[in-house]
Amino acid sequence: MVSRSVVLIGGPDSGKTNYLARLWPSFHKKKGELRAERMPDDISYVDGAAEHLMKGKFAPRSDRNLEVGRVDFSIDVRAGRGTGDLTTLMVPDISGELWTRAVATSEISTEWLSLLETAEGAVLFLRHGSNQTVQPLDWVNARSVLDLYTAEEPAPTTAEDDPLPANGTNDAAANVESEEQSEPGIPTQVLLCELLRYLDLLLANRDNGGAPRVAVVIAAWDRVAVDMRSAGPRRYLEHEFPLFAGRLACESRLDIKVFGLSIIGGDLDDDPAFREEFLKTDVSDQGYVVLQNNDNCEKIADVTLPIAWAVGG
Ligand SMILES: Nc1nc2c(ncn2[C@@H]2O[C@H](COP(=O)(O)OP(=O)(O)OP(=O)(O)O)[C@@H](O)[C@H]2O)c(=O)[nH]1
Ligand SMILES: [Mg+2]
Repeated sequence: MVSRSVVLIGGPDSGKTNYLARLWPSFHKKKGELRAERMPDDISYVDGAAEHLMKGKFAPRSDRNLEVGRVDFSIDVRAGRGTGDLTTLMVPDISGELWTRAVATSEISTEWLSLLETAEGAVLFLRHGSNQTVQPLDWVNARSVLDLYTAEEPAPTTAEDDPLPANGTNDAAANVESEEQSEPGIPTQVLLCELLRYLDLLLANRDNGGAPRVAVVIAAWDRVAVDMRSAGPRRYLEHEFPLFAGRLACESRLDIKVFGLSIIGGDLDDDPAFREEFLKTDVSDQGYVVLQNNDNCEKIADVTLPIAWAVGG
């Protein structure tokens, strides 16, 4: 195995599988900054996911059964359009549930520990519009909503059973749903901060002695509202994930870059017109990343860039 590696991690439903699926056509056609050294022997997992995309559907979420759903995946790559050092891209947990569990219990297997300790960089996924995003309790709004109940009428039984919404949307049904869906109920921002803490603590310095690089990827960027899209990925994080944005801002060791990512440039689920157009084109020509350098946003038609940057030249 190659000695240099970067890891790709993220919580459940954060867009990891569909991203890997989208990388495939780029690798095959040798397009983009990042090139695959050679295709791995067992690619049935990624092939299956890529097939969904070719048919105009997003690949489904990975198996959520913790015992049998664990699939590690790795591929050797080079940045610099194939001229950089050989590096292994490791995806140690295809289903993001195990990262949630590791954070909830503060226990990481020794196998994962050594994986992180030998990696020189990481790609960390989160996704816009995921129904798996768990919001922390919004005390200010929760209090004023409860005050309304006590002033006008008795609170409904669901609110009595669970008087404080655990989700800042003030929607009791949504709270129950999100708590059921994400087993330990860790707010997504806390999960992200904890994952970053692990990366900070464990990642190795780069070969040249430089700080490890972490590409933070905001998936489904095409679904972000237009004005927020033009504000850029950093501003998006400050608005939607302020705790995590604050944590990124005060990180002193890691070299961090934030990317907006749209794997095919639009939405296959809710936009039939886009889907129709998409099916007429070559998937390897679709998709983009958005980079924010200070106040400028740059849109680049190369979805391999987050990994290429994390791998380095
Ligand atoms: N519009 C849009 N939706 C996306 C994009 N990437 C991912 N999605 C949506 O995100 C959902 C989840 O993506 P997955 O790739 O399954 O996420 P995952 O991180 O592998 O999830 P787990 O397997 O549960 O860990 C998909 O079903 C799509 O609906 C994108 O670029 N654009
Ligand atoms: Mg998956």
